[in-house]
Amino acid sequence: MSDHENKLNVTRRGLLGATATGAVAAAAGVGSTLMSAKEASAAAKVALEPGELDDYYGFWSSGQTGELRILGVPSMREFMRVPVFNRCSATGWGQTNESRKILTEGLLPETKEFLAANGKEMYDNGDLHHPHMSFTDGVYDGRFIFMNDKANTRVARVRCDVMKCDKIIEIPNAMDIHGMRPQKYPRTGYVFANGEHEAPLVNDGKILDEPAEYVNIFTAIDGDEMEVAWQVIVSGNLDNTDCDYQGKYAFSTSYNSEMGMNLGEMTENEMDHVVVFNIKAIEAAVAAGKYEELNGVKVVDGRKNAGTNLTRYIPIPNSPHGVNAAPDKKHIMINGKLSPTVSVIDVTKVDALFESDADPRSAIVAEPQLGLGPLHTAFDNKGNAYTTLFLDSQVVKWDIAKAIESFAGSDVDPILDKVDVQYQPGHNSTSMGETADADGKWLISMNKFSKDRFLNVGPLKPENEQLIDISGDKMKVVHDGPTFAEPHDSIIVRRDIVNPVNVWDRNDPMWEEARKQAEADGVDLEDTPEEPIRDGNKVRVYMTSQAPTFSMEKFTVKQGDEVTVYVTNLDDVDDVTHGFCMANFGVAMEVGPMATASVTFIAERPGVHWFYCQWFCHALHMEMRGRMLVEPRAS
Ligand code: K7E
Ligand code: CUA
Repeated sequence: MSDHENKLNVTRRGLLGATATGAVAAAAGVGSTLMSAKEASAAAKVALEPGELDDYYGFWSSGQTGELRILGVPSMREFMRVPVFNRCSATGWGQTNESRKILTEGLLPETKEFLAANGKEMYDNGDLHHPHMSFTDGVYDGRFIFMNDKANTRVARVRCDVMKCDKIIEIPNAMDIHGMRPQKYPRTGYVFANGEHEAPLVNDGKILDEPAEYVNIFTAIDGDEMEVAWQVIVSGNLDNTDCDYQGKYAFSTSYNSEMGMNLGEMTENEMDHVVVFNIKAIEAAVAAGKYEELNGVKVVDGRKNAGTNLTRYIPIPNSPHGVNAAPDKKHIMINGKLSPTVSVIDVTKVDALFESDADPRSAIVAEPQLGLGPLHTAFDNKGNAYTTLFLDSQVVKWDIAKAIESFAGSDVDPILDKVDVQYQPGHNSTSMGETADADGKWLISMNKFSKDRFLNVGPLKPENEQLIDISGDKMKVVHDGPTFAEPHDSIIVRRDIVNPVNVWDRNDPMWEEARKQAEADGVDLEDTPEEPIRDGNKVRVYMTSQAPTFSMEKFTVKQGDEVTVYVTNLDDVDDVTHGFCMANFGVAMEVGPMATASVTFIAERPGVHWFYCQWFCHALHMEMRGRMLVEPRAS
């Protein structure tokens, strides 16, 4: 069946039609104050009493906000924001010496030069789409969460023991990292990352408006070391990615197989493709020296005409987007976007594409027509898939086995249920659904538009993330959750897997540099001197904090000194975080229980300046302050 026929076969429900959708919902009794017993029980599961804990951690991206967010599921309460690619006023992320190191050490030399030319040390923005946890044996292991930055071609890692970012690397050669997934088996292992945008491989200006010379790059990062392991040059661009449960293949969609430079050119072909990466073959090619070294990275050629066995290209209808591996460990869903279909790849049929010259489409075992604008698919533990339909503003539940039977010619309808969501869903995720331990309890539909669902806050509206109970036969929307710009993706992790500490370990690597400097200065971070240490015009102020005082009531420096303040929080107490804010110096940071944090500034303002604790820690928190006396420069 041609793609054209597919489109005609699908009924188009009100495209971007809030009014139409609302009318349909009202007719169906949704939003009515009369609740069935089943609805009431679903709602009761969501409404936790004060003090009750959620069953799942939700890890949320934040798109152009650049941070990672932690929510509770099913309550949808937001617990925490973890700054990553952004700057943060509360925690001093981007300002403390510890965070500056993380934000700058992984930048390429030419990026550092470029930023310096713009008077900057680091990027201020990021576009974080895809947060995914590390795996062991196909299940989340609670070590790390990895995430991409589409805006500035980076990949970051958050430590789950303290919920802080500890590594950010810029990916050389590639342009604008979009799809990103950790290896599922045997462990992470690799983090796979797609460069989405086309550019010359050596992008130094020698080649400009010659699109025929542009390429795209697939990157495998060593998730333990946070270093690029290898890269593959591909044909077409790269959008989303996922990998199998065998540790053999990764799959990336390409919506611009045309290598077009504008919308018309990018959407020209009826068929695009998914690139299959043969991980073992790539590793063997790298080991055999069959690579080109570029910017310190081993790059192999996996283009269609390269004549290598590193990749295969499976034709997929019109501009595919999301890639999702099913918990049955066998099927990979390729979401059609402009095609109303999801193409199902059977991983056991992929070997033949590499070993013989089998037709690449022979790995496709189903291609159900689901509705308009399929973007992403999630899974339960009963063989069902849940696909977001962006244009239809729906989530469709379908039976994977029936879709396969139907593709083989039998007359079964794989579609089990459709539910309206408000409105235009992008990603969705189910509880544990991207692991072998999918449990079929909850589905989040991450909707790009909220329109009329909340009190109007002006032209810029929140998104709407809806919680859907999928434990029964029919999906039931049970909760609306507004969020600020612009979460794309989320994962829902059983709470027993995530076990953060309450108090920092004094030996944590986070303040390794502070420890070394203190040692060089003959200072104990936990038992600090009464006076600053002077070293030319560099002054190091070591102090401790213990509610409600800083160990130093005042210190004196000279105008123009470069002052570094180290604060070590000696409160070995759950939830007693202090802060250090130097008023009128633009200086502020969080100092967690038993942590050390430091910040450096030039004391260019003479006079009396108060520093204060900026984290409400004690009944006498307001009194937790001290003076910096800055002696004016002799004129
Ligand atoms: Cu569909 Cu960036 Cu994951 Cu957004 S991508 S929706
Ligand atoms: Cu210490 Cu507020």
